[in-house]
Amino acid sequence: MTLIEKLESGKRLTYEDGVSLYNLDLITLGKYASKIREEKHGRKTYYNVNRHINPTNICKDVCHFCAYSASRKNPQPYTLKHEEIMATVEQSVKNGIKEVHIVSAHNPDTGLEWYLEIFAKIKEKYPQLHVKALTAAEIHFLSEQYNKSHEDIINLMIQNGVDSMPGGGAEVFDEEVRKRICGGKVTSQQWLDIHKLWHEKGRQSNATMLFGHIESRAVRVDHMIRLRELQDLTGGFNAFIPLVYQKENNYLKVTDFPTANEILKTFAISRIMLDNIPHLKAYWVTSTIKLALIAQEFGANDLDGTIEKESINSAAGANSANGMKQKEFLELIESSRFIPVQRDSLYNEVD
Ligand code: V47
Repeated sequence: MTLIEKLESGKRLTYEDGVSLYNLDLITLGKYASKIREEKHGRKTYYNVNRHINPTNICKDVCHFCAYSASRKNPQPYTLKHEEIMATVEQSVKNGIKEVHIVSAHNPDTGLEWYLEIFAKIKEKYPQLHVKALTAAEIHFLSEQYNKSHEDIINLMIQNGVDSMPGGGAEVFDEEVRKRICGGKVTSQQWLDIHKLWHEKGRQSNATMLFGHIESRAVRVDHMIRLRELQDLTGGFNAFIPLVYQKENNYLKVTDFPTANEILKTFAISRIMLDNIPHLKAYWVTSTIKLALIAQEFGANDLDGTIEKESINSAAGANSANGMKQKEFLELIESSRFIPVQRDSLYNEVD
């Protein structure tokens, strides 16, 4: 069977097929990715009204792509007090958020309680608010720092009111590239095992892939295949989020930004390869909003959220520090001839 015959029949593609997809032209890839998107979601594009909070930028790990960590090019270390975080959440709840997304650097000085008790405080005051928090990288850091198993940390997250896990910290799974961009933090297998454990508790999470730096196309496809294999076992991933690498203020020394063609091909190939992950998110922060809107024609059915404040990617050059207004989201999605649908964190539609 040729690659096109496999695409026509909807047959699951192998790793080799996935790498060969990059040799097809963008419009052909868009046709097949759009077909899958239409079957799964029609013309609907999801977004949510959320707030990102990054409580500390002090990090014991060294990731070469990161411009956010205070121990490197960002000279302003901070650690928020719980009262400060609660004041932010209170204001954002007044603004109508449905989700708070809390991710930190790996700060060895705060104590485990500082990381966990804030979730319980938020849940107690706002039981209806969805708490998406702690990447697998943070879970691994906390388990090592406080001599606990991954499962111990996961149980503590659940006890303290975390509802779902974000997809950060995955970067790329290929061990050689990983060693060069973020050696020393959670390994690929540990990242996958932590999400597996979380799914086995009946919980859901997302998965990211950081691309457009020193990795090859084959490395991206390998990343997708490892996620697809885990998803076959657990079914716990809601969304796949290809994050476009931002090149400012870090130590990776990549001068080229991936072309729009390469970014859109990667979205389309993700949609085709990850047949078992329901949603493909074009995170407007790293793709730019213009390309995220075009990505709707290449398989993406979710643009993430309003965010309000963004620190990690804007530190590396993304134009996202102040988030996006809901009205703007609606108008942009509508004007690109898709149907905007507000969702909650687990993809239930919100009136
Ligand atoms: O894990 C860091 C990435 C991630 C850079 O789960 C960079 O719904 C690009 O994971 N260029 C954090 N990316 C963001 C994240 C996320 C965002 C939105 C939604 C969800 C979700 C997850 O940002 C990090 C890292 O992979 N990152 N530095 C950079 N220079």
